[in-house]
Amino acid sequence: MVDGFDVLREREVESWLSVGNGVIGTRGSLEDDDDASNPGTYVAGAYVQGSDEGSGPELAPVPDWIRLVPLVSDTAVTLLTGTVVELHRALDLRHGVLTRTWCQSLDSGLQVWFRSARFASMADPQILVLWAELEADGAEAHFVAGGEEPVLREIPARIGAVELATVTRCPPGQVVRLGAVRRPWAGEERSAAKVLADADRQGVTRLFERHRAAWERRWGNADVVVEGDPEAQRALRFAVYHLISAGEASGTSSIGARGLTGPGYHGHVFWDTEVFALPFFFAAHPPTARGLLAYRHRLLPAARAKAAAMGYRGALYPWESADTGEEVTPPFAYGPSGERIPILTGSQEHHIAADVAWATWSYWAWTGDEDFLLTCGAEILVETARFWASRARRRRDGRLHIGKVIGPDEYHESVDDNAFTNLLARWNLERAAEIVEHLSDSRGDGREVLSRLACQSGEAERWRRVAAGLVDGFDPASGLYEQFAGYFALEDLAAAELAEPPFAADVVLGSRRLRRSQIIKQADVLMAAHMLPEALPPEVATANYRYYEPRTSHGSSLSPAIHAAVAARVGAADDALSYFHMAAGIDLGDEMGNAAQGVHMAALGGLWQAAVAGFGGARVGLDALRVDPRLPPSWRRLAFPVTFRGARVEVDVAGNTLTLSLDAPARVAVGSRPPVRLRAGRHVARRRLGEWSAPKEVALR
Ligand code: IFM
Repeated sequence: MVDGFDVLREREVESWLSVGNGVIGTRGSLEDDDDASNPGTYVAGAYVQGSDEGSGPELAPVPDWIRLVPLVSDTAVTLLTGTVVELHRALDLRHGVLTRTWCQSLDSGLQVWFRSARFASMADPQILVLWAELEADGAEAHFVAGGEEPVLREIPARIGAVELATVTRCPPGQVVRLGAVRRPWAGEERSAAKVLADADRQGVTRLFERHRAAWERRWGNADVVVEGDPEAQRALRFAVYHLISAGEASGTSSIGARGLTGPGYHGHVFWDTEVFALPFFFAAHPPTARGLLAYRHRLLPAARAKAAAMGYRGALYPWESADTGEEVTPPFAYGPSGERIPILTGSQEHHIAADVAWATWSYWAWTGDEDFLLTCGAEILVETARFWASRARRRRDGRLHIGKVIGPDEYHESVDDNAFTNLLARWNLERAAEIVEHLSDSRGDGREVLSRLACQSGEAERWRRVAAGLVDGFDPASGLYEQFAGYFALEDLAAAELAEPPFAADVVLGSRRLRRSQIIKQADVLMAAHMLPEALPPEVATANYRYYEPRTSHGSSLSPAIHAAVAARVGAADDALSYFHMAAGIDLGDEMGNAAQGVHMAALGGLWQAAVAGFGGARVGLDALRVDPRLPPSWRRLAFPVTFRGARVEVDVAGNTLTLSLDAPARVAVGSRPPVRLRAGRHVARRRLGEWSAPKEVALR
């Protein structure tokens, strides 16, 4: 609920209050105009060429379909005419509806009441609905809101025009506006006019009922319950709401860094989607996860072209991606004195190839979706492995190295052997080798895939040799990974002595000194600890957490949630909770000062992961779902559902009791115990002296 109107915060409020369904999103701006506002509606996958020098594609501006002018006795009423008596906006997270109640007292003494509600249908993602009513005691009140005839528009986008059809009906004192969008490239066959006519026939009540039921189904497999920390509860529901609102399953678009809630990063897609947001969809809505990975599969030709243009084999995904899969990272940005600063992430942040592979493999592990593996997944894993095999070069020390990259810590550019990149590359090569072996062991289909991918005999073996030969900067004596070659020799500074994290260290320290220091922007080695827990066992994760955490400024919104998850795993409970709250504040407290540009999808996905994988300890391997909860002492209870290989598993931790409720059998490992096959039903494990007992089936009451 947002009360009142604060000019200085309005734009971030509009980001929070966005409604969306993965296909279309509309910011929570007021329907009547206001200068403090930055309204926006965005359609997934619809990019136009930006007009600024050096700019690439950006999400197309869609006509502002929510605009209404309330008139009382033919005079427009705004927040500035008279006095605001009451103004509330409430976002119903459970049903994806934004409502507004506004009472304005005019100078004439008249009181005007305005109420509105809007949603982007979750049941039929091509449909938009806005309803409003206006009342004024003893005076004529109506809206200027357009006519009864449908208005059809074509919004040009680079890969085809989006159709937008709207119609406005004006029963006395009210207005009902329906919108329909169509993206021909996404296989949306019926014209926007037909979709609109169908919506009009259904009427608002029926549209709302279907929308509401669709949202309830989505929450049924996604809600995370926290008892003992109302702020964390609110932040998690906010995160789940925006994650559900952002993803679509058509395979033609992906989630931009700010979803469909604002213009930040022009709607470009980063690793934010695969590494931060996708784990939520693996567990809560596998069809959306599959669609988001199908987007990467569809864009493999462009990823191959990028690798080839740089002299490598296989596929290198663009650091920033839009509609065609070409690299769309801007080549430069303007500095404070108007100077051009080159942006090197597009040519050097190569870990994106392994990030996409990681998400592809993880989806397969969560779902067991063999059809996806055969049609898309194997190709992504093989082509990214081929990239790494050609990217690694042997040096005089006889080892293989990956030179001149940017790791997740973007403060240090053109570094050699970034530990995160090399660990992920190794992991990518090994998993691809396993997949090739898995497919050659399988019958007909798997072998056909290998022949389509022109997998040579011995190729998988070669990947394993490259993986084994790659340096990773690990020092067995200290248990530390050096973030990149030469990092430990840089000036050693503690982040907290420079400013209170989170802060932009390039601003505080200046980029020259920053480059020569050990201050880092975001989880880097710790990112590997989070993504590859088996590669960095607890004692190694602990040593690296102790080293890198004090050197991190959290200048990226991606950092705090990962620190929360890693801190939970290494038993740093206080840190875990305070990082969780720092992550929660990125949008709701505007910690980074840029929530006006849209909510931070990666931070929201990271928050879900911190709760589910960090505190809940729920992770998936090929052998089982693993659950090893570590709740912060103030959390009395944490409960969440995950969908694992077709079974819905409700994980419920309260104190020293863990209850697992399954609707179908599944292999589950609790704590450090080996996996067991649990039958459908309820199973309880108890923790004694830090160890979980084997889960015991209990009768349903
Ligand atoms: O992908 C991130 C990156 O890791 C840090 N800078 C912002 C990008 C988009 O969120």
